[in-house]
Amino acid sequence: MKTRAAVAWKAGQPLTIETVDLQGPKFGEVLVEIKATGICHTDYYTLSGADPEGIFPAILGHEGAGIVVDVGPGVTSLKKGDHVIPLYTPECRQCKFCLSRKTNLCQLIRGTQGKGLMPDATSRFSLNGDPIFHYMGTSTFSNYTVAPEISLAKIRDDAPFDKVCYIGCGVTTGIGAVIFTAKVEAGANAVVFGLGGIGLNVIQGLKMVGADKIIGVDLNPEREAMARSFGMTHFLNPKDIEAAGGNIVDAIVQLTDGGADYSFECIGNTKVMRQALECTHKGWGQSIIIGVAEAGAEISTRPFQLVTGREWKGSAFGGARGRTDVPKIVDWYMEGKINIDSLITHTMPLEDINKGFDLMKRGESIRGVVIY
Ligand code: NAD
Ligand code: AHE
Ligand code: ZN
Repeated sequence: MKTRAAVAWKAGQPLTIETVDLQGPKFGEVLVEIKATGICHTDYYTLSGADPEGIFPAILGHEGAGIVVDVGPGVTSLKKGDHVIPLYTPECRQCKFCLSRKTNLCQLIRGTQGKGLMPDATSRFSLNGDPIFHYMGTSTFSNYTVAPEISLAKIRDDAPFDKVCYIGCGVTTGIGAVIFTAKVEAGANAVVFGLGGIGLNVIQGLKMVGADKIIGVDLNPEREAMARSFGMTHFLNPKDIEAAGGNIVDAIVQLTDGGADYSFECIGNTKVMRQALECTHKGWGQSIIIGVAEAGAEISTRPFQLVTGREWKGSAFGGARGRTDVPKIVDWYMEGKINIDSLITHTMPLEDINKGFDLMKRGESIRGVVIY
């Protein structure tokens, strides 16, 4: 079939809207009509050329929601008409990683997914006979996409696609990092570095679990009002602190009587990652890295920081097991337990997707959502 899609031809170049060819689903695969997709900073990261796994030409996008149109042979858990959210972290429930119960990082198809291919090592997308690569197993910047069955979470039929698409990455990543990765307890003090599409969801998760001080850190003063409405109790702008001759780590240590119990880095900046570790409390502080840093970047700290009880952790997709946890998070939204609507600051047709990237780069949007 033919489908409209935004194609990334080259690193650093705007996407172009094309009518591309899409082959039907093969064994274990599903054809999905994408109804809406968010634009995440990670799409920009890959488009910028900083992602070592970035391959071109590709159809980016990993924060979508849609309807099953057709299923390939061997598919048993989904049928035509089911509403789904594509998962860049699949859940096969069979591999060593899934069976360990210690991680959400299913590895069954990670190799081919990272090469922009379906599990049989071929692409379903092409233009004029030349293949176009998939992205993160999802390629939601295409009106129709093919994804493996294990990369799709079935969700309830009454959930609005233009809102719950955000659960495909940002919402789950932020809330999940709090409840699944850090397992923050009520009364804890926490710091969130970066109050964008991910950080604001971390704040929302901290409020849900009953954290005490919820300190937000951002260079953009415009982020304060929204973060306060989601439960942030204190806002720190590193620029103001430095202008007054201070530093962000000391400011947090003072504010939290010795350091935060938990910190979350939601930017992808290795200098900030160090600050996020070092502002946590001696003996038990945990710092969770969520931000994705560019190829070749490394983190550093004095080992003494770890010797004295601080822990550095990472979190991908919030530690969520997609097929199990995503439908529950959709329920939370439908029951009014979490707020998604206020974070979707802009919507646009596919034709305007580059404007969505520009808004994000300029710090003007929290989430831009493309509605097909
Ligand atoms: P975003 O652009 O919406 O937000 C980033 C925020 O950080 C902005 O508010 C910006 O003003 C702020 N910021 C930038 N530099 C700063 C600094 N030095 N100090 C303080 N604040 C600073 O991005 P997003 O969509 O929220 O994504 C954040 C990061 O999380 C990205 O690196 C993205 O790739 C990553 N991410 C990771 C996962 C995961 O599973 N680990 C999932 C989604 C996104
Ligand atoms: N391709 C990058 C890795 C990027 C990365 O860390 N991705 C996160 C999700 S970001 C979503 O917005 C992730 O899930 N990582 C685990 C994994 O298996 O990719 C690189 O640096 O190579
Ligand atoms: Zn993302």
